Amino acid sequence: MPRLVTLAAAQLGPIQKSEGREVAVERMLRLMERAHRRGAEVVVFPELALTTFFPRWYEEDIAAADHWFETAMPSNATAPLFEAARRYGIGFHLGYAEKTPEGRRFNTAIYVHPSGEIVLKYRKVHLPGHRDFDPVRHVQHLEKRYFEVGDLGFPVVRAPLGRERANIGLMICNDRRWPEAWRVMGLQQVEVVMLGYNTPSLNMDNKGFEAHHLRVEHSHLSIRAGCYQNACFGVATAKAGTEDGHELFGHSIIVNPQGEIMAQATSWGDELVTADCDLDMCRLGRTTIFNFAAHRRPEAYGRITAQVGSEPPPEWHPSHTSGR
Ligand code: CDT
Repeated sequence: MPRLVTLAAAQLGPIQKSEGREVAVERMLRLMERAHRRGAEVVVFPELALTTFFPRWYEEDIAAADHWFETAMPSNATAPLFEAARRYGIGFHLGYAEKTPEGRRFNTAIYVHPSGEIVLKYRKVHLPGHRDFDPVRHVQHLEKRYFEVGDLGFPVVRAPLGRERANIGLMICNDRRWPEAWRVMGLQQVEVVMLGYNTPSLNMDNKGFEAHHLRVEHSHLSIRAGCYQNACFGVATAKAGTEDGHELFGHSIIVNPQGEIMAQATSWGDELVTADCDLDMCRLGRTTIFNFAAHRRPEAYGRITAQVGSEPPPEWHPSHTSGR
């Protein structure tokens, strides 16, 4: 008997700086209704789904950015999403900026059960960008200014997913480029990774040439490799289109444990793509080529956790000179 779940990536088009949460939530409700009509059981929304990608805007005083953050979940503005989950019997993933009662700020994602209960929370670990205003950059990327590094690790939980139970894990945007994030979840037998992203179409670092067409390729490459090497499904949902004059590349995908793209968004606006996923597909990789218990060699991987930056290797020199 296949363990079938219909998963949906609910891509959002741009959200402008001037638009309030109600605008985004209204659009998300329409996507949830569409998901329900199409028989989807889980909907994955993007990273920081309620607002524009505000880390592109510099604030001297960090507290001046607090209006982008949620201090409660659900909040008044997001409660309709939780109600829609109950109404349609759909679980959903949401990315948002979190400010805790202690005043800590995180880039956060949650998975919500159709009952409206939060099943799993994750706080982004790999924060890209920089902390201070960078005059060299065309556009700022201030995640290191506005967020602390996530303090929850990469948790995986076994919970209801559609009519099945599944091992569910969350990561956020830049995390998808780091094999360590995938492997920590693979080691917890993750079956479905949900992730949202906001990725500019252009490299704003201004430190060298990067061909535009490779930007999407690198995103897909990372997600496909992560799914294949850890024998899991991935639902990767983008914010897309031109937000406050800055283009985000979209191309949301659903990937199977063979690393194949099952569904892909093709527009730069609000778009729902779905895939019927047999969770038992995770078994093949997990019991053969990526049977971790049989084949992993942690004694050879010490550097992975002992070291942060790379180090140059030792120099090799010939032991005998030719006399020339
Ligand atoms: N939001 C986020 O993490 N974005 C980064 C942009 C980096 S530019 C290559 C990402 O990894 O997509």
